[in-house]
Amino acid sequence: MLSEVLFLLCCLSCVFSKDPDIEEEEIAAYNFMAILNRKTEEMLNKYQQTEWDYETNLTDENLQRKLEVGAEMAKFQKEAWQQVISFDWRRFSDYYLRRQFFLYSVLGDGALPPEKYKKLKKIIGDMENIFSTAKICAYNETQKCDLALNPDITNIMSTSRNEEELKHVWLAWRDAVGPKCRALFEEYVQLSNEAARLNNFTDTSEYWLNGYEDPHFKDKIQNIYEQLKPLYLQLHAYVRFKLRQKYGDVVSETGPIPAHLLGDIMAQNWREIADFTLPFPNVGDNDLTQELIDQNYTAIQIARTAEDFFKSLNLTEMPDSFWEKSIFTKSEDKPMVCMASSWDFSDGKDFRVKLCMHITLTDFTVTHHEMGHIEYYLHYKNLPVKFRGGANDGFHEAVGDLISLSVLSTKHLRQIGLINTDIDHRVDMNNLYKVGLHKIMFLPFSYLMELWRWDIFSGKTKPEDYNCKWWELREKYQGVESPVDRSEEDFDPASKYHIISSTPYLRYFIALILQFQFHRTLCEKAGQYDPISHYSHLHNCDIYQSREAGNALKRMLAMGASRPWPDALEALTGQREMDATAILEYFQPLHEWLKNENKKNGAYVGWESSKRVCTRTKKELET
Ligand code: X8Z
Ligand code: ZN
Repeated sequence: MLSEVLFLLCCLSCVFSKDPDIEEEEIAAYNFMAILNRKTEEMLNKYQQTEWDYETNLTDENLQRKLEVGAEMAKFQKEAWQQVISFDWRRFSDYYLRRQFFLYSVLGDGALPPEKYKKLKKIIGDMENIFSTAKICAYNETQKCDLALNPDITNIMSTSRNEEELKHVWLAWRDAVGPKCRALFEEYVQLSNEAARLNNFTDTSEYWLNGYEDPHFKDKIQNIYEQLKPLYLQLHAYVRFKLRQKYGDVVSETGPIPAHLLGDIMAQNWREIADFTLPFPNVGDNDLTQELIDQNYTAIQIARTAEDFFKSLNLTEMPDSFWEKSIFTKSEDKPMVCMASSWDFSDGKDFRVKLCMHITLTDFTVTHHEMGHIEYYLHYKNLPVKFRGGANDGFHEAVGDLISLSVLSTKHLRQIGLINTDIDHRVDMNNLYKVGLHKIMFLPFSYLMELWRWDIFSGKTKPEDYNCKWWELREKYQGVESPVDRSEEDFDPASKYHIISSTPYLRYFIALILQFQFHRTLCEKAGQYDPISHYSHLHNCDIYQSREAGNALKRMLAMGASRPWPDALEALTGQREMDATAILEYFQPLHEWLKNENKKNGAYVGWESSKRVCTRTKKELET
């Protein structure tokens, strides 16, 4: 609907342009844009097919094909860009036409000379291959050396409570990926910066931030981070206290927490250690993964459950081809990229997810996350191609997570039979604590991922300091430390997919804040939240079946990237700024509980410096 309106506006205002000097050019530009958009869709579709082929079957042949088509696409984009900037588009009267020109006017990596472009893409492809095919040996079983990140390593990190085993797996994964990626990564930084400079940015970090259309964006992010820090510190203190009870002196009373004990290979989501750290142990049915298994959920059923939620909000059902072409579980015979992703093939028809799903609560949540991306694609599929994106990339990441906030409320879990106990405030608190382990603990991680890269791209952090800088930030922001000393012969950031695949990460921080803002608005529309009395608390709200809430969300999704993101935020929430008050309000009961509990336990809040060292060479560690 919005797309038709946009086209019409575009058309009419071109024809009735007010400025006679520009009128003729604007009409020509309108026709030019229509043709360019069609060709762009075709080119993107062709390229995305080759990307899909490579990521679902990591062969040299598929990489070659992807690089070839990528080069063809870059050539096409460069030629189009040259034509785009030859128009005096800033003077056009039609807002949407101007905005399309504006979005086309930044060329991106295609600005590199063809050989360098290919090299950049090859380096990233090679790192993805190293990451996705890396295998490690099992603890104390030197013969069993076929453990992959998904599912083996992920499983061990979340379920093993053997400190030595966790340490072994944590280290082996980093040894398997880091050193092999280091030189490639250094070259990637050079080439990526070169591309950014050809686009008139100072470096890649400035290029990445450009999408937010706000020169003060970094400061605003820092400000939000500061507002949430007190809550993070309380949760961190509580967890460390519990970990000491479990693992003893491996965890110090006042230092950073060893990163291998937090249930996740990156220590970015601590939900998996909920079982032995719960505020109220043995109250309620807490193992939701076990519930899913006991109830014989399959991967497809999980996806259907997610779809059902979206449909209940009057959002769009998944097209048949989605079910036919998506990959839900890991292929047995082909090496593939297992990192979950969603795909828009730019033809208005073909939308897919690629998942290596296992029957766990994490993958249940990831499936909702990915389907949120598909909903966005479906709602803006008829807009001009440059408007087919989130209002900013954080909006795109927030949609599925927003749905999970309702899905994982005790109210909804009871409704779908994953919680079977009676209503009890302790069950609620346990549940809120688990959401906190997921969401609040992710906050500094998502921030430092980009703090690290910003300084690398700007040259502030030199290659000889890459790894030690990483650990400096991990300690400063997350209060975690490596379980062993590190050196610059290691390259631990490469153990994270988004680093080696060149995927910006600030989007997840933004999404974390936005999803609670969206949630608060939609809960109000669903009649489950009264902003004056705060009577029904945000964490108990479930927007399931609320068409009111769904229709409001639909309107925002259908705007795509057609306007700067504050307009989209305002359309939904009435606010034009990102704002931490919703997430703080959501967790307020947990925050209060933690402050009391930490006081009662005498738990130290904050952390002193780590005793771990990070040196240039491994040899220095021995001396
Ligand atoms: O990469 C993802 C999604 C795909 S866009 C599964 N996420 C980040 C991660 O796993 O590191 C979602 C949360 C953060
Ligand atoms: Zn995502």
